[in-house]
Amino acid sequence: MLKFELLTTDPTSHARRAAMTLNHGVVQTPVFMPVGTYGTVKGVMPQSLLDMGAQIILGNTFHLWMRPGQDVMQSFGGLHAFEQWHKPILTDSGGFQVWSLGAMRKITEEGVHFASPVNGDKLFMSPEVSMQIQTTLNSDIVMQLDECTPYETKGQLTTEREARQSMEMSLRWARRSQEEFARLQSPNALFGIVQGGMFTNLREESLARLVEMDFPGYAIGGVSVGEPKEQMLHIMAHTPHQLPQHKPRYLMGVGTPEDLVQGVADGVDMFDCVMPTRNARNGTLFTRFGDLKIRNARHKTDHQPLDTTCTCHACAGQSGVAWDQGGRGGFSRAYLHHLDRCGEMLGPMLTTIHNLHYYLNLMHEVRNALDAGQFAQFRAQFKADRARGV
Ligand code: PRF
Ligand code: ZN
Repeated sequence: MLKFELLTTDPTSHARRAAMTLNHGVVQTPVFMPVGTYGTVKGVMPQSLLDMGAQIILGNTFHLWMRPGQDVMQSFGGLHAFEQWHKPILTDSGGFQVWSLGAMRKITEEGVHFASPVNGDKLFMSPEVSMQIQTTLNSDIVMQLDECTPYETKGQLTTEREARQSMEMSLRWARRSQEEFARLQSPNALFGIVQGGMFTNLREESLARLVEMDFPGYAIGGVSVGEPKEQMLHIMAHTPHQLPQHKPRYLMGVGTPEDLVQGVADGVDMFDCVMPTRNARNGTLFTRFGDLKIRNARHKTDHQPLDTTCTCHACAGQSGVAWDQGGRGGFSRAYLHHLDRCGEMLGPMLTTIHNLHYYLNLMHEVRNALDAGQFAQFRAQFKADRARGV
């Protein structure tokens, strides 16, 4: 089940505020969804995700199929009980992950043949198999199996002809996903995925034919696949607002804080990205006043928290009072720099909490601005703050 209730639309852009009801709860949009590929948001306990205001998290069909596999997942009745996250879950279909295997796979009309990266077993993922696995996972939002059209292959740009063939196969896989999903009598919601590469005419065709199939929600795939930034922004400006007004729109695998705010302005409701979690583990931290590299020697003696306005556990400690509000309970940049140098586990745990909190809070601020009719002002302030520098 999925209910999507539009609350407000912004007169200065395509942005909207909505409440999306799923089997495991209500999600306020625009929303950022932390990535939990293997049934865990790396290094973060579910309780911390709740404390940070996470409303829905991702899982990956492909990885969870490899390990722990269908039998274990079936015995738990799905991913919620297994990973102890009782709010909504969205699972990606495996299309993108199988595609990322590169030389180890062969894509045919029927599906994708590949060797297991875990033990070398020969495996086959089809739209039907993906629906069966996602039904066992019992994810609230299920993604169709698609083919993510590459931007280039071995230095050669994908031609329009190739992008069309790929987009049309994704449409046939959309239909097969939908039929199998219906046959399985899933109580959840299946999203179709718009493809078409960098060609806006193909994007329009993909979108129109998916809309005819009447999915409860739609995603935009095939962006952030190595194309120049202008190309991604071009697709973002072109596609989301053409999707049905009364259904959720999900931009897959995007992006930076600036991309999220632009995506909201372009009419996107849902985002996921590994950037906050992965960058945290590499020591790249997001703050209101720009990005910061904790490995930089200049942080060695700095008593300030990562972000003086942040109320996360890393920046504000137990009190939850930000440094610029007089709170002195958090962890310093000097300490986080030290943890990183020593390879201590607490380092990536705290930086992941901070980065995720930053993304979740950014979307919270976006929702508040939309509710208050202040989105244009919010965007201007966001840009000015981020340009200030840490
Ligand atoms: N398709 C699927 N998952 C995805 C993508 C896609 O195109 C992308 C592209 N950015 C990220 N994740 N199924
Ligand atoms: Zn913080």
